[in-house]
Amino acid sequence: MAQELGGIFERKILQHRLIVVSGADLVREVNDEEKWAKFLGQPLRKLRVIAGDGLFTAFNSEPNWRKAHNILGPGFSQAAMRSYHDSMLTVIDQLLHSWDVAAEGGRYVDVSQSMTSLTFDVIGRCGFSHDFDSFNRTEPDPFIEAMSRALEYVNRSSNDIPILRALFGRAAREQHARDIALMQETVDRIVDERMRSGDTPTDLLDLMMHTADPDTGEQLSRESIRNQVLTFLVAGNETTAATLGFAIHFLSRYPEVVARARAEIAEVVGADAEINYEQVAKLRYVRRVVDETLRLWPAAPGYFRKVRGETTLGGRTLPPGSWVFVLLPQLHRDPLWGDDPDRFDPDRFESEAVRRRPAHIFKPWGTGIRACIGRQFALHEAVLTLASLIRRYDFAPDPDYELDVHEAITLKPRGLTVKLSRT
Ligand code: MNH
Repeated sequence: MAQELGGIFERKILQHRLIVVSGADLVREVNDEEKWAKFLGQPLRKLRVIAGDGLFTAFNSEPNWRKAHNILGPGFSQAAMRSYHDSMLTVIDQLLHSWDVAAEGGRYVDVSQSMTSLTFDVIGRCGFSHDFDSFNRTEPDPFIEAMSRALEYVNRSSNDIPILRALFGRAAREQHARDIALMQETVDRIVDERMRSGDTPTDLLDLMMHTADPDTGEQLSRESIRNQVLTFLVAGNETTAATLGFAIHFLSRYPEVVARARAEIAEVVGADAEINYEQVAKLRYVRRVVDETLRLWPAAPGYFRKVRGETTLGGRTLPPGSWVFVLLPQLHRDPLWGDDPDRFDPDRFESEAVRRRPAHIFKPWGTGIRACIGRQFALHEAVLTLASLIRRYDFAPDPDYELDVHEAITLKPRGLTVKLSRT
C-alpha cells in the first residue's frame, strides 16, 4: 500500500484510523524527540497483559521505565557483552552439533526452529543463568509455544474487526489466559530459584535484584522484575531468531556472499580457532550481512510515534494526541537507497556508502530514548552465530521454497528450511 499510496497514507477500518508513514523526510520529522515521542500502539497495549510496565511496554510517564532503564543499562554495555560471549559460544556449539547430525544425514533443517532454540537458550543463560536446554528437547519448550500463540493472538486481536471477533472467541481468550499464566509461572520459577540459591552470577537478573536506581535510590519491585524478565524472554528471542532466519535465507541464495564472509572469517579468526570477543567487532562483512538483512526484513516491522503537543507533519498541522505508525520495510526501500532497493547487497553498508546516506533511513532498532536496549546484544549474538555457521557449512535452499514472511507482531520467515554440507 505504501508503494501505491506514497510516504504517508491513512487507513480506516471502521472506527479505527491509522496513519502510516514511510517516506524518508516524514520519518525524519516524526523521529524528532523534541516534538514526538514513542506511542504505545494497540499491539503494545495488548502486550501489557503479558509484560505490564516492563521496559518495552511501559508508558513514557511510568516511573518504572526510567528506573529499569537506569538499572539495566550496564547489562547491555560492552563490558557486559564480553561476559556473555562464552555463554553464547556454548549455545552455538549445541546448534553446530545438531546441524552436524542433519548435515551428515543429508536432511533439511528447520531454520526457524533452530534459531528460536538458539536465541532462547542464549537469553536464558546470559540474562538469568538458566539453561532451557532447547537442543535436547524433541518438542518445543512450552514457554515458546505459549509465547508464539500469545503473540499471534495479540497480533490478530489488535487488527480487530468485529466480524472477525468470532475467530478469537471464548476458547481463544481462555487459551490466551492460560498462555500468559504459563509464561509468568516460568519467570517466577526462574526468579524463585535464584532467590533461594543466593547465587550472584553476572547477569541481567542479578542487576535487577541487587542494584538501586542511581536517580531515586530505589530498587525494582518483585513485580517489575517479573515484567522485565518476561520482556527479555520475548523481546530477546523472537526478533533475533527471525533476523538470523532471514539472514540464512539470503545466505542460501547468495553463495558469493558466503564466500566473501568465509574469507573474512579465515583472515580474522584463522581456520579452527574459537572466535573470541574482540574478533566479533572485526567481522565487518558479516556485520554488513546482518545490517542488510535488517534493512530488507526488519524483524520489528515498525514503531509508533505520537505528537507531544500540536505540531506539523509534511507542512500540515496535526492536533494534539495525533499518532502515526512508521513502516520500516518501506522506509528501508526508499528511493534514497538507490534504484534496486529490493536486491540483497551487503556492500550497501560499506562505511563510505553509509556516510553518503542520511542516517534516518535505517531504523531497525527504533529511535530516540525508547530505542532497542538489546541492540548490541542482538548484534553480538547474530554476528557470532552467523560466523560460526558460515565457516562450517554451505547452505542449499529448498528449490520449491519462496520466502514466506509471517507477521505476528514481529516478522519471521515461515517454513524456511536449508540443506547443509560441511565445508
Ligand atoms: Mn529490541 C525496543 C527491535 C533485539 C529488548 N527493539 C525495541 C524497538 C525496536 C526493537 C524497533 C523499539 C520499539 C518501539 O519503539 O516501540 N530488538 C529489535 C530488533 C532486535 C531486537 C530488530 C533483534 C534483531 N531487543 C532485542 C534483544 C533484547 C531487546 C536481544 C533484549 C535482550 N528491545 C528490547 C527492549 C526494548 C526494545 C527492552 C524497549 C526499550 C525501551 O523502551 O526502553
